[in-house]
Amino acid sequence: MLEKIFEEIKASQTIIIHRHVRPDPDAFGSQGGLATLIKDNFPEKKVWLTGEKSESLDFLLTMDTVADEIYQDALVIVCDTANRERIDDQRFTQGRKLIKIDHHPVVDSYGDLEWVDPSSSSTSEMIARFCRSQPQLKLTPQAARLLFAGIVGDTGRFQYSNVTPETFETAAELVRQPFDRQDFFNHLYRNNVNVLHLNGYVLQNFTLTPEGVGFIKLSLDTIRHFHLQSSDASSLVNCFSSAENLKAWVLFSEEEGLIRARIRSKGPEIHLLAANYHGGGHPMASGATVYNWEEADQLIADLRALVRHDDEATETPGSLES
Ligand SMILES: [Mn+2]
Repeated sequence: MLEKIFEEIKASQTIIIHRHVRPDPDAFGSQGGLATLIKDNFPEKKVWLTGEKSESLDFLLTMDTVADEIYQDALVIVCDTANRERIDDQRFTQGRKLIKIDHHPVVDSYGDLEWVDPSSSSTSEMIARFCRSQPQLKLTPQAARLLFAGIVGDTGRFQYSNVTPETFETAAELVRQPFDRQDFFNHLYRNNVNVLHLNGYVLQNFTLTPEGVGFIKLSLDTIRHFHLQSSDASSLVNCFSSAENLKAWVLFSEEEGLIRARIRSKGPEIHLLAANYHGGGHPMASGATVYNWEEADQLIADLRALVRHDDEATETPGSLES
């Protein structure tokens, strides 16, 4: 599959790279890392980046404005996006050929060629592996910086369970390239003062249930009180993850007409629960949407039941593992 993808890239003069909406460092890292690799190794090719911009991540990458005509003969590559609805810029079907590169569990097969590896920490790690697999592709400092950003973002600085020995090996290979790592970390983890104040509010007000489910409900009023928007609250989902006895947790942030739920776990897999609430994602990190606070309470109840069930399963003597 890596060879096939490389053949397609070599055969294409125009390449447009997409990723998911509400971009995170891995979305930008894989999109921009792949684009930079192609541009640096094949300067004659035209490589375009499309999607909304992100103020907090524009130190990594800025987007292009891609005219409709450019799609006509283009190879389109979508990075880090499990399903069509989540692809930023719905013109992704208008190219000559479509490639999907992703590390989320498969929910939707939309590419002519697909390379999906849920065992990878990040799509950025996959792009770095792709680079390594093709001797013709030379890694460059700017590509390394972007791919490193994606790995750091999706692994929470190498602490989540998705990290493998290969993740560290890949990171080591990336940091051998001369880019300013200190400057990169300073940018990635700088915080807006209003967000820090909301962080304090979340820490003071989250609830922890007896079975180890944590939750916080941020109404639109609360978010506005801190002069923020709902999307600003998303970065706070892990702020109480170190709480003693916490097994799974959810941060609700209300928007106009809906409430986003960001769900995380240290034990039971939560992506199927998320799928019951118009969402999905990874076994330990998913997103969902509910439409009122009663539905939010139902999600919490389901999460509590899931954690209780998981506890019983692991404590039963004579279970398959023992
Ligand atoms: Mn990712």
